[in-house]
Amino acid sequence: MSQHGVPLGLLLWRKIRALGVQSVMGVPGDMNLELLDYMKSVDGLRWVGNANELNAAYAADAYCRIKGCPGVLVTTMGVGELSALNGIAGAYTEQVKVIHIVGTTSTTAQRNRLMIHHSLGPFPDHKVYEKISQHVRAAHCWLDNLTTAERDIDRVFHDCHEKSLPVYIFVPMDMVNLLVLPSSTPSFHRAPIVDYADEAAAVATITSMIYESRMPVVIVDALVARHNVIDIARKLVHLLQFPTFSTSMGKSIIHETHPYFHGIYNGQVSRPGVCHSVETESDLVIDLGPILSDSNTGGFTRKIPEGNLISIHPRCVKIGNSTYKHAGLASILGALLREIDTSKLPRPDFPDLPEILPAKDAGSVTITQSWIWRRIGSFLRPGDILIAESGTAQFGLPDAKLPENVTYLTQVYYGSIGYSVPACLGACLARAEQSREGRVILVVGDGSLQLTVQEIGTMIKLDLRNIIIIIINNKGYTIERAIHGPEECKNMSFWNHLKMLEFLGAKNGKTCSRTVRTKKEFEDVVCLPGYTCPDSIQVLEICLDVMDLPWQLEAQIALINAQSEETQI
Ligand SMILES: Cc1ncc(C[n+]2csc(CCOP(=O)(O)OP(=O)(O)O)c2C)c(N)n1
Ligand SMILES: *[C@@H]1O[C@H](CO)[C@@H](O)[C@H](O)[C@H]1NC(C)=O
Ligand SMILES: *[C@@H]1O[C@H](CO)[C@@H](O)[C@H](O)[C@H]1NC(C)=O
Ligand SMILES: *[C@@H]1O[C@H](CO)[C@@H](O)[C@H](O)[C@H]1NC(C)=O
Ligand SMILES: *[C@@H]1O[C@H](CO)[C@@H](O)[C@H](O)[C@H]1NC(C)=O
Repeated sequence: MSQHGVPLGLLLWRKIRALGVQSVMGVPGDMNLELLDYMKSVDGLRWVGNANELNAAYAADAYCRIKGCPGVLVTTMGVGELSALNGIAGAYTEQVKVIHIVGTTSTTAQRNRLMIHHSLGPFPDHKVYEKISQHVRAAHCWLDNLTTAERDIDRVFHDCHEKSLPVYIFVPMDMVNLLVLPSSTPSFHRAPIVDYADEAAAVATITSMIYESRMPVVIVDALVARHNVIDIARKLVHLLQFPTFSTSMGKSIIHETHPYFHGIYNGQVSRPGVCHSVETESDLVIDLGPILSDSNTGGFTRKIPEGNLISIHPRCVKIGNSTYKHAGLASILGALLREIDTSKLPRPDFPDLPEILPAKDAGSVTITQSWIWRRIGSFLRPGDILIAESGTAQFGLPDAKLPENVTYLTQVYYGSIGYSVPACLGACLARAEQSREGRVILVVGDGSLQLTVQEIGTMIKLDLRNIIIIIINNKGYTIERAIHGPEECKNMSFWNHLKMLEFLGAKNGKTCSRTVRTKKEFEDVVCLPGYTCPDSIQVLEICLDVMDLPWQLEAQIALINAQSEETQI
């Protein structure tokens, strides 16, 4: 075959595999079937086959968050492509590497504007859907030219990696079998834009500010994970030994068991003492990889004096009111790690923060919001993955104190409900490929579950066994009732969660599904062998009071209400 080249479809899969990808999400369709056939010829690449394209996009997103390499999904032009769009937008918002491959009509049909199924109206422009995704991708290409195809693939992969954002590859169905001669050298190279002078100046300023500081603190945020610098950030934080905080989105990047870890900093929606120590007592705040969205900043209530703040972004550094352009997160952290002189580091005498006061309902026999999140934290073990859905779970789980090596996944900024269920699938596949032990624990509200529940069928189909699905059943959208009044969204949920696994095909679904209402019932379940070393998917429905809220959600709503009253005056 090499004499005459390699089919374009096969070349694409070989290159995908070379990125470290082993599972490919998506839904088949006549415009991508031949492309999918070529996947079988690449060792170590498997087709997942999701229930729908939205789920495929969420699963690819979470796959990337766990493995670090891009998540990949394949869809069909229009119908499948557009269903995936919401998931791709989430990946774009939260800076996740996803490669979306779309099988399209043939180049001839496109040229002649034929009314092929999935096209839009009479005399259709077949490339119209491509324009729709331009706001949610860093790059795209059409594989409609054999001369440039390989270079286009490499360019798009490069941008996906460099910018840590989604990209699109459109593959017309008549191109898939055509032969290309793969180049023996990399067909595309673009050096990252780095300004070494600015970078060196930033590092010099940062080190001297650190040496001169009295009470420095570090905040670790989500872009550290998205831009694949978790290891180096951990090393730096360990070297510095300064008091360290996570944001809700950056949770689990820094091990929470270290004595220098002091919890979540979320503006005024932090536990007592945190805000004061970061904003008032500290004279230097080093903020790594920030995402300053509302729910990651306590509804924009962070107030760090500008002169005290060093923000290290993926491609620039901001110190006070100056910006150092084209200085990257990875190289800045690396340079700091090399150049810090530990003998000059301040040893801040950081006060112990007060413990959270026992909640008013601490003595409750039934399970409450004030109890469940920390209890889930202590149920976890090193190596587990914890996935939180938007809703009360996402507000409450920051309270969970995670053991070392637990990875926490949640979509805070984009916040599309339903994300967590397919994310659980993607995370589970990625973790298996890393040959690492551990359970995958999904915490999802009964309302959010309704959006993407079918993907549990894919977990069953693939015989994944180390998954524990915790359903927070408070009879619908409690978070919306908290915002808009208790009469909102009533009577929306009459699902029988205990029959879910069975319906979706699990042979032992009946014996692996339980419901609990009291703390005692919860304790009796989580010590069962099915929970300590699961050998099949478990479902645990936890019934909570309809209007019970985590304190963080109450606090954020109170702040937002106060702000809107102020603006109305
Ligand atoms: C795709 C999408 N649709 C609607 C919303 C608005 N929304 C945010 S949270 C939520 C309700 C979540 O309810 P549930 O999963 O039951 O969690 P609870 O707050 O009850 O714990 C809704 C509808 C959203 N964020 N995303
Ligand atoms: C393919 O790309 C090459 C290089 O840019 C160009 O010269 C050629 O005309 C293109 N072929 C087609 C069919 O568009
Ligand atoms: C920038 O910060 C410095 C030092 O904090 C201050 O003296 C200066 O006035 C600031 N400049 C602007 C434009 O805000
Ligand atoms: C965490 O993971 C690291 C790297 O795999 C390992 O060396 C360490 O022992 C783990 N810690 C725990 C508590 O399992
Ligand atoms: C909600 O359900 C309850 C119990 O089934 C019923 O009594 C009530 O009338 C319903 N309310 C609405 C608004 O449908």
